[in-house]
Amino acid sequence: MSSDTTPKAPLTNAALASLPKAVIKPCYQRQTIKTGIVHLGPGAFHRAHQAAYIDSLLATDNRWGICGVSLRSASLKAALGQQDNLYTLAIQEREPRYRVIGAFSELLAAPADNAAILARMASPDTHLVTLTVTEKGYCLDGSGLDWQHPDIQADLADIDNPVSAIGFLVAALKRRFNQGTLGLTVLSCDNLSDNGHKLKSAVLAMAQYLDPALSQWITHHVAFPCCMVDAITPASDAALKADVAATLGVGDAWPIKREAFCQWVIEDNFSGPKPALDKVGVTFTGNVAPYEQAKLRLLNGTHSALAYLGSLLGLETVYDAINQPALAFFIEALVSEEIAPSLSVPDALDINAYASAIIERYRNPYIRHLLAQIAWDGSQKLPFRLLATVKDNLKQGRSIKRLCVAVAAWLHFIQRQRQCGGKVVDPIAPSLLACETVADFLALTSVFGELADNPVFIAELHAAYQRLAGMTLATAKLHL
Ligand code: CS2
Repeated sequence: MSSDTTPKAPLTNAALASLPKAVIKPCYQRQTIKTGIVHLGPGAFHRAHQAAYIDSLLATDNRWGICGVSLRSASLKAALGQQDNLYTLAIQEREPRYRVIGAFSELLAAPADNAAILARMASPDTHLVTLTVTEKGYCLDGSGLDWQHPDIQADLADIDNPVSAIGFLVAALKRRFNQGTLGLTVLSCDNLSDNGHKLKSAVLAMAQYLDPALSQWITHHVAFPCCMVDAITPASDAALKADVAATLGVGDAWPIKREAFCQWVIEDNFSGPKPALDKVGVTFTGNVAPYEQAKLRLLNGTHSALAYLGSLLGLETVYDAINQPALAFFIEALVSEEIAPSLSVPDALDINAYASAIIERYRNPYIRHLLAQIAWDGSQKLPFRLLATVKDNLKQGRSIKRLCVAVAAWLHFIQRQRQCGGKVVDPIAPSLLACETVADFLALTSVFGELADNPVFIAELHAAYQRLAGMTLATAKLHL
């Protein structure tokens, strides 16, 4: 890494020609790109994953430029605005690779750009709206749209000036309905099981409340495919910025990093033109559910388990955690004894190989993925990642012991944060921090639902909670 701190000229279209040869650059005329996709939530994951696939697609089809829409902050628009919306993707492996992504044809930010955002979403050239707004961005409660959510209430009162992602979709679809613009695909790219169906129900619920005719129209003209996304993408940091500046010789205000592995499986259910993403490594399939279930439970489930157990042990990264023999042993047993048996595996997927490959990805020494980042939003993540598996195992009479250890680690993590005045990043943080006992946690119905009444789960969770008390690195093997 360079110690040269001289400010560099920014990464721009004009600078592309003079970048080092090894840097991969857009191999298409950026000026000729049309905007065919609106993406809500252009955070690190989107920029490392979907935008990279689209960047490859643009080489042969210029209809699919992305209009990135930040719903909560104008900082991305400001940062990339200085650099023609270009940014660097650093692939962190033994031989790092650097790629400049040119897929953003436009960046907008709510609320200042609301009129332009809705116009873009309603444009006949826009065929695909995609989302990475995280679990909480869907404003769901256990049974569907959370009508009490302040953003949803604001949208119901004034849908033409929306706040939530669901509100933006309904407002844009209302315009398409009124102007007779047909065919749109709305693709959720977040780690929710059944993401397309959940998004569709939330959109239809709001539309139905506002105008049943709109909801009818959406049912017939808009597709909401499910999809599975996967690429480990740690948050950007100062070291990455310095590394990119030293390698490219230009300044990038917001580079992104990820591992080399990248996967996207999309349900083949589009309305209107469909980008030929299968030409650039995406899998289209009739049924995403088994892929999504395997990924959510095996990768995200073990990620969350490592995040809470590793944090309790004072570890910092996924790499540090998986290199502790006690944790590695625990994760392998969790996978083989309790998660893998719960999966309905697609024929094409060798589950043992898939699970081992995930653990190998955690062992990548070139990626610093902070456990604290994964620990965010546990109340939103655990129901999909661990508790759904608990429910299935209970139904089938399988063990839930290790799953309960992972859940109990979350409870200890919250309590430790409370005791040391640490931060809990979670939309229900105040309720979490108010919990003093396992029973208090179980009363959080948006997290535990009917599991709170299951005697086997209650007993196992209490036992796991007690077992984890006082665990240290030296004693971890005994506690786990
Ligand atoms: C992680 C995911 O932060 C988290 O909660 O589990 O972001 C994970 O890295 C991705 O889903 C991998 O595809």
